[in-house]
Amino acid sequence: MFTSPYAPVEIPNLSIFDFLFGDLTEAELDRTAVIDGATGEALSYRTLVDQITRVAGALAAQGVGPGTVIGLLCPNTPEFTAVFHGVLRAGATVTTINSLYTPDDIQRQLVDSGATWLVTVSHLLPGAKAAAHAAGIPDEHVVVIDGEPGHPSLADLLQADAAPPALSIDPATHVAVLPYSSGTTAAPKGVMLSHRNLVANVQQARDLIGVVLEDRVLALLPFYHIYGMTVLLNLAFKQRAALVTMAKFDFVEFLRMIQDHRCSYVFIAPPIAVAVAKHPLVESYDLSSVHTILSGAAPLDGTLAAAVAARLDCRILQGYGMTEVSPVSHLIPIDAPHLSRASVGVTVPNMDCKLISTETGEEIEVPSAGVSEPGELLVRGPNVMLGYLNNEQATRETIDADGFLHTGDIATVSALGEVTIVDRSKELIKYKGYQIAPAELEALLLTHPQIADAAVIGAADADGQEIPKAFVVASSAVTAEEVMAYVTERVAPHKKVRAVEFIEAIPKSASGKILRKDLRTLDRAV
Ligand code: AYL
Repeated sequence: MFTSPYAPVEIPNLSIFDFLFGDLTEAELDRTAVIDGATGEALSYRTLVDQITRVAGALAAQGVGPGTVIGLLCPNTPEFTAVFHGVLRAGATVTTINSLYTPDDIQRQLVDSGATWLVTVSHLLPGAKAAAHAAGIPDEHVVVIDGEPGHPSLADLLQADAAPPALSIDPATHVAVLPYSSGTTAAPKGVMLSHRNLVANVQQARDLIGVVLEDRVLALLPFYHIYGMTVLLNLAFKQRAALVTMAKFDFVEFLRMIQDHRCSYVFIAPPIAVAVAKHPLVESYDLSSVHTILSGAAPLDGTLAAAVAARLDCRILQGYGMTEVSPVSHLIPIDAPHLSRASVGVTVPNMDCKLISTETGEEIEVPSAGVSEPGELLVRGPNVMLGYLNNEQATRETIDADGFLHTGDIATVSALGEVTIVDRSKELIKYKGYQIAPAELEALLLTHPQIADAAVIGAADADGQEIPKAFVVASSAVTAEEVMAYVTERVAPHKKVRAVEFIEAIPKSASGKILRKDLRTLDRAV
């Protein structure tokens, strides 16, 4: 077993609202909490807390409280932050939904999570409404933040001045959020994260990430995903920093917002690092305000990291984790320039880890010098999820009897506790840091009349970034373009198949399991 080189941190037994906002000082209340990057409109901590409280009061007056699940389908805006924390303050559970989801995806998540309310914005309403109706949610429970006839709006909720009732929940067991993740097995599942999980991960990561009060944090990574939710939204608020929200990613807008809002701390996923290192327009903007960039959610190449740091003359850090871990378990911390940029750094405080052999399940020794053998990374700590919603079997397959969560990632550890992710044993594909379950694309491909069999794996594009690639057995003539178009029409944009290779037969084990390793070898051979 190995643990964090840092001393344990205290994890207050509080709801996430009380933890983040309960001890705001007068001076902090006047500071800027959120800036809408597009309009420049700013909310102070005082206004934010007032809005959160009003949203909670209005919802509570309508019977929303512990036990209610509310879907939140909204891009990054200041309103997202007020609604998200308003729902939590009311004691209800938020299931955050990817804004790019198709109506079918939205419906599936609403039904699976048991959501009885949905909060969205007018430009997403057509798809959202279809999904809500199919999930049995009436229009009175579909809040449209910016207003739409026949629906309550955020302004309506903010008008209420009934104070929400005091929250009497157990932070350790009360489910705060239900983000969706496929984990180490096929389909997306609701990840039950408690108030304590969310509080813990902010406490574990805040000193290591080093966002401070004076920082302006660019929030381009979506709040619906655990990276945006914990590392941007909650952590920045705890530090009393200012968040600059970006609703839709566009590289030029990204550069402009850093320049115009003098952003100092920028959180990214690796594909953005590629653009920062290579894009000619970077020279045309004043990015001198940036002191630190943190990349997470997918592997960051060490050379690429160095190129970004050199071009922007800033620090570059890396974080690793999983939705199921709230999410941060490993970090290259702000004060550790000696750690290799190719590693994911060290274990955060209050966590235990071990590596186990993928063949025997035996624990792998941490060496007294040098680097260990590779093995599956297991993690344990106060930020590990309560379990998957309504799926005890998947929970048992993921968290063992000793409380260790099996990540499905293959890692090595050095004598100094530096962890490097070297491979992934689970099926999951990551495109731009977003999850794709190959089984979902495989099932879809099999519905194509000219496809006899199919398998999807993660392959590398020209920049070394992961993309979903389909191996297809055609039953009659079909082109790669037709296969890709078929998928594109039916899935959210991040799930598109981006490469196709035709093959005689999909390699499978005797029990019919796709041999993804063989496909990866085949892929590397072309
Ligand atoms: P999910 N290097 C390699 N693989 C990674 C990394 C990384 N730095 N980070 C995440 N992954 C992969 O649930 C890995 O396979 O959470 C892991 O099991 O969408 C999977 O992605 C989990 O995907 C931060 C910022 C952690 C973000 C995150 C991770 C959120 C991604 C710490 O500081």
